[in-house]
Amino acid sequence: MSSYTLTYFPVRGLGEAMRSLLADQGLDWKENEVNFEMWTKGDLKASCVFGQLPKFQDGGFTLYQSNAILRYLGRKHGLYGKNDEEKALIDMVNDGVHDLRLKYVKLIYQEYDTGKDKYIKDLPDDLAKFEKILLNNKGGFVVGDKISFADYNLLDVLRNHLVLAPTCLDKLPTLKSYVERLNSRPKLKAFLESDAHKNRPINGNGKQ
Ligand code: 6SG
Repeated sequence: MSSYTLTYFPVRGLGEAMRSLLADQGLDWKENEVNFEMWTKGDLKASCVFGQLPKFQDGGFTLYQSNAILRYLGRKHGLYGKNDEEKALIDMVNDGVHDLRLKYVKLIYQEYDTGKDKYIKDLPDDLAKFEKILLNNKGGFVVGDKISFADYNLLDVLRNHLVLAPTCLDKLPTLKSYVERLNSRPKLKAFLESDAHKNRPINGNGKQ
């Protein structure tokens, strides 16, 4: 019996990086799916610390904020570097991933029709930052030589961008092979090929 429960909307959104981490690490978790009706009519929202999801439970311990959840899992499962410097660098990269995610979410939910062309035009520059991070680290991951929670977060954001702009990594070979390498980790691959993942829309408004 798993002690982990993820409460979230039926979308990949802010849930898929933590789901990928859990699946790749061979950890079980329970999905508690909340649809729009339950969210708007029930009392769950009022019970959430910031009135938002995802919510993550580890037995009797409850946590909110997607990045805090990723860090918690990183600490618990050895996915947070090997010393204080690596931890700080992992935090730095994860914050950079989060900034790109926020930019992406703004496009998807607020300006998809008017902003998509400019977004795709700016994308090579945005993604080149991560290409450089990988080039500067010989370990094959964003920091050190072991996967961290920031890798799962980066992979998720990159996979979303490959749906938005399928050729966006064609001129970034290091990033492209990084995505292919992570995608083919056996447990992660099984998760990414599962109906649970494939049938879950990326975003809540049908845009991708
Ligand atoms: C939305 O913004 O899914 N949480 C979202 N929205 C509902 O009432 N800083 C934190 C963090 O954890 C940000 C939390 C985040 O990192 S994520 C939330 O709680 C609220 O504010 C994006 C997402 N969108 C899907 C969605 C939620 C409500 C309307 C669209 C899916 C469709 C209908 C219900 C569920 Fe739907």
